[in-house]
Amino acid sequence: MLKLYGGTRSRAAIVAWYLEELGVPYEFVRLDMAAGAHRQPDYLAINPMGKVPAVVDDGVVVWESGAILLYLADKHGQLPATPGERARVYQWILFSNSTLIQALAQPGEKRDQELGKLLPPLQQILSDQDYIMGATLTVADVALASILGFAAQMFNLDLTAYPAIAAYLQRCQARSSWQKVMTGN
Ligand SMILES: N[C@@H](CCC(=O)N[C@@H](CS)C(=O)NCC(=O)O)C(=O)O
Repeated sequence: MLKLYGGTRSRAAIVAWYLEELGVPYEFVRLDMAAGAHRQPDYLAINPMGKVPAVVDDGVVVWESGAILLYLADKHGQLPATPGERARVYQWILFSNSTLIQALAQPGEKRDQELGKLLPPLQQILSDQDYIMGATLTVADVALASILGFAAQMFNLDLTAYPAIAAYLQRCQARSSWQKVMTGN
Protein backbone atom coordinates (compact mmCIF):
# COMPACT_ATOMS: atom_id res chain seq x y z
CA MET A 1 0.00 0.00 0.00
CA LEU A 2 1.17 3.55 -0.73
CA LYS A 3 2.87 5.19 2.25
CA LEU A 4 2.42 8.93 2.75
CA TYR A 5 4.94 10.54 5.10
CA GLY A 6 3.92 13.72 6.84
CA GLY A 7 3.60 15.49 10.13
CA THR A 8 0.79 17.03 12.13
CA ARG A 9 -0.65 19.98 10.13
CA SER A 10 1.86 19.60 7.30
CA ARG A 11 1.58 19.78 3.53
CA ALA A 12 1.04 16.03 3.54
CA ALA A 13 -2.64 17.00 3.97
CA ILE A 14 -2.62 18.21 0.35
CA VAL A 15 -1.56 14.77 -0.86
CA ALA A 16 -3.98 13.04 1.52
CA TRP A 17 -6.82 15.15 0.12
CA TYR A 18 -6.00 14.05 -3.42
CA LEU A 19 -5.62 10.39 -2.41
CA GLU A 20 -9.10 10.62 -0.87
CA GLU A 21 -10.46 12.21 -4.07
CA LEU A 22 -8.94 9.36 -6.09
CA GLY A 23 -10.12 6.69 -3.65
CA VAL A 24 -6.57 5.31 -3.45
CA PRO A 25 -5.84 3.48 -0.18
CA TYR A 26 -2.81 4.71 1.72
CA GLU A 27 -1.02 4.45 5.02
CA PHE A 28 -0.25 7.78 6.66
CA VAL A 29 3.12 7.67 8.39
CA ARG A 30 3.03 10.54 10.89
CA LEU A 31 6.57 11.68 11.68
CA ASP A 32 7.21 13.32 15.03
CA MET A 33 8.64 16.45 13.44
CA ALA A 34 8.93 18.28 16.76
CA ALA A 35 11.34 15.53 17.79
CA GLY A 36 13.20 15.81 14.45
CA ALA A 37 12.06 12.49 12.96
CA HIS A 38 12.24 14.09 9.49
CA ARG A 39 15.99 14.65 9.98
CA GLN A 40 16.76 11.05 10.95
CA PRO A 41 18.67 8.75 8.55
CA ASP A 42 15.71 6.44 7.85
CA TYR A 43 13.58 9.36 6.60
CA LEU A 44 16.50 11.14 4.87
CA ALA A 45 16.91 7.93 2.84
CA ILE A 46 13.41 8.68 1.45
CA ASN A 47 13.73 12.45 1.14
CA PRO A 48 17.32 13.67 1.50
CA MET A 49 15.96 17.23 1.84
CA GLY A 50 14.32 16.31 5.14
CA LYS A 51 10.94 17.78 4.17
CA VAL A 52 7.44 16.31 4.10
CA PRO A 53 5.42 15.16 2.29
CA ALA A 54 6.96 12.17 0.55
CA VAL A 55 5.34 9.03 -0.80
CA VAL A 56 6.62 5.53 -1.38
CA ASP A 57 4.40 3.69 -3.84
CA ASP A 58 5.35 0.30 -5.26
CA GLY A 59 9.03 1.16 -4.88
CA VAL A 60 8.57 4.62 -6.44
CA VAL A 61 9.74 7.42 -4.14
CA VAL A 62 8.47 10.96 -4.77
CA TRP A 63 8.77 14.13 -2.68
CA GLU A 64 7.62 17.75 -3.20
CA SER A 65 3.84 18.00 -2.90
CA GLY A 66 3.37 19.27 -6.48
CA ALA A 67 5.43 16.43 -7.94
CA ILE A 68 3.52 13.90 -5.85
CA LEU A 69 0.16 15.30 -7.03
CA LEU A 70 1.27 15.09 -10.66
CA TYR A 71 2.65 11.58 -10.18
CA LEU A 72 -0.67 10.43 -8.70
CA ALA A 73 -2.75 12.14 -11.41
CA ASP A 74 -0.57 10.56 -14.09
CA LYS A 75 -0.61 7.09 -12.52
CA HIS A 76 -4.38 7.13 -12.10
CA GLY A 77 -5.17 8.46 -15.58
CA GLN A 78 -6.29 11.91 -14.43
CA LEU A 79 -4.10 14.07 -16.67
CA PRO A 80 -5.67 15.56 -19.81
CA ALA A 81 -5.05 13.93 -23.19
CA THR A 82 -3.10 16.68 -24.97
CA PRO A 83 0.23 18.32 -24.07
CA GLY A 84 -1.44 21.73 -24.19
CA GLU A 85 -4.14 20.75 -21.68
CA ARG A 86 -1.58 18.99 -19.48
CA ALA A 87 0.53 22.16 -19.53
CA ARG A 88 -2.40 24.07 -18.02
CA VAL A 89 -2.45 21.60 -15.11
CA TYR A 90 1.33 21.99 -14.61
CA GLN A 91 0.92 25.75 -14.82
CA TRP A 92 -1.62 25.94 -11.99
CA ILE A 93 0.28 23.55 -9.74
CA LEU A 94 3.53 25.46 -10.23
CA PHE A 95 1.71 28.77 -9.81
CA SER A 96 0.27 27.54 -6.50
CA ASN A 97 3.48 26.03 -5.17
CA SER A 98 5.86 28.77 -6.31
CA THR A 99 4.37 32.12 -7.36
CA LEU A 100 1.47 32.12 -4.88
CA ILE A 101 3.51 30.76 -1.97
CA GLN A 102 6.31 33.24 -2.67
CA ALA A 103 3.78 36.09 -2.57
CA LEU A 104 2.39 34.80 0.74
CA ALA A 105 5.88 34.50 2.20
CA GLN A 106 6.54 38.25 1.76
CA PRO A 107 6.40 40.43 4.85
CA GLY A 108 3.17 42.43 5.54
CA GLU A 109 2.74 45.25 3.03
CA LYS A 110 4.77 43.51 0.33
CA ARG A 111 2.51 40.46 0.67
CA ASP A 112 -0.56 42.64 0.14
CA GLN A 113 1.09 44.22 -2.91
CA GLU A 114 1.94 40.86 -4.47
CA LEU A 115 -1.47 39.37 -3.72
CA GLY A 116 -3.01 42.52 -5.19
CA LYS A 117 -1.50 41.45 -8.51
CA LEU A 118 -2.39 37.75 -8.33
CA LEU A 119 -5.87 37.65 -6.80
CA PRO A 120 -7.78 39.92 -9.28
CA PRO A 121 -7.05 37.68 -12.32
CA LEU A 122 -7.86 34.62 -10.23
CA GLN A 123 -11.15 36.26 -9.21
CA GLN A 124 -11.88 36.92 -12.89
CA ILE A 125 -11.19 33.32 -13.94
CA LEU A 126 -13.22 31.80 -11.09
CA SER A 127 -16.16 34.12 -11.81
CA ASP A 128 -16.83 32.08 -14.95
CA GLN A 129 -16.19 28.53 -13.77
CA ASP A 130 -16.49 26.38 -10.65
CA TYR A 131 -12.96 24.96 -10.72
CA ILE A 132 -9.66 26.24 -12.05
CA MET A 133 -9.61 23.98 -15.15
CA GLY A 134 -13.36 24.27 -15.78
CA ALA A 135 -16.50 22.54 -14.53
CA THR A 136 -14.96 19.75 -12.44
CA LEU A 137 -12.32 19.44 -9.75
CA THR A 138 -8.88 18.36 -10.97
CA VAL A 139 -5.50 17.87 -9.37
CA ALA A 140 -4.79 21.56 -10.12
CA ASP A 141 -7.54 22.53 -7.65
CA VAL A 142 -6.03 20.32 -4.97
CA ALA A 143 -2.82 22.38 -5.14
CA LEU A 144 -4.49 25.78 -5.56
CA ALA A 145 -7.29 25.45 -3.00
CA SER A 146 -4.90 23.93 -0.47
CA ILE A 147 -2.55 26.92 -0.67
CA LEU A 148 -5.45 29.39 -0.62
CA GLY A 149 -6.86 27.53 2.39
CA PHE A 150 -3.54 27.65 4.25
CA ALA A 151 -3.29 31.35 3.42
CA ALA A 152 -6.79 32.06 4.68
CA GLN A 153 -5.99 30.27 7.92
CA MET A 154 -2.39 31.33 8.55
CA PHE A 155 -2.47 34.92 7.28
CA ASN A 156 -6.13 35.65 7.87
CA LEU A 157 -6.41 36.32 4.15
CA ASP A 158 -9.40 38.59 3.63
CA LEU A 159 -11.27 37.49 0.50
CA THR A 160 -14.16 39.96 0.83
CA ALA A 161 -13.02 41.77 -2.31
CA TYR A 162 -12.74 38.44 -4.15
CA PRO A 163 -16.13 36.71 -3.80
CA ALA A 164 -15.51 34.18 -6.59
CA ILE A 165 -12.27 33.03 -4.90
CA ALA A 166 -14.06 32.82 -1.54
CA ALA A 167 -16.87 30.76 -3.11
CA TYR A 168 -14.31 28.53 -4.84
CA LEU A 169 -12.52 27.87 -1.57
CA GLN A 170 -15.82 27.06 0.15
CA ARG A 171 -16.77 24.74 -2.74
CA CYS A 172 -13.48 22.83 -2.41
CA GLN A 173 -13.61 22.75 1.38
CA ALA A 174 -17.18 21.41 1.35
CA ARG A 175 -16.03 18.23 -0.44
CA SER A 176 -16.21 15.14 1.76
CA SER A 177 -12.59 14.23 0.96
CA TRP A 178 -11.39 17.64 2.12
CA GLN A 179 -13.54 17.42 5.26
CA LYS A 180 -12.21 13.96 6.05
CA VAL A 181 -8.56 14.96 5.79
CA MET A 182 -8.57 18.51 7.11
CA THR A 183 -11.12 18.18 9.88
CA GLY A 184 -10.89 14.46 10.60
CA ASN A 185 -14.59 13.89 9.75
N1 LIG B 1 7.83 22.73 -1.48
C1 LIG B 1 7.72 21.63 -0.53
C2 LIG B 1 7.72 22.21 0.86
C3 LIG B 1 7.90 21.13 1.89
C4 LIG B 1 8.00 21.71 3.30
O1 LIG B 1 8.57 22.79 3.53
N2 LIG B 1 7.47 20.96 4.25
C5 LIG B 1 7.55 21.34 5.63
C6 LIG B 1 6.30 20.88 6.37
S1 LIG B 1 4.82 21.60 5.71
C7 LIG B 1 8.72 20.63 6.28
O2 LIG B 1 9.00 19.49 5.98
N3 LIG B 1 9.40 21.32 7.21
C8 LIG B 1 10.44 20.70 7.97
C9 LIG B 1 11.73 21.43 7.89
O3 LIG B 1 11.86 22.35 7.07
O4 LIG B 1 12.63 21.06 8.65
C10 LIG B 1 6.45 20.82 -0.82
O5 LIG B 1 5.47 21.41 -1.29
O6 LIG B 1 6.45 19.60 -0.59
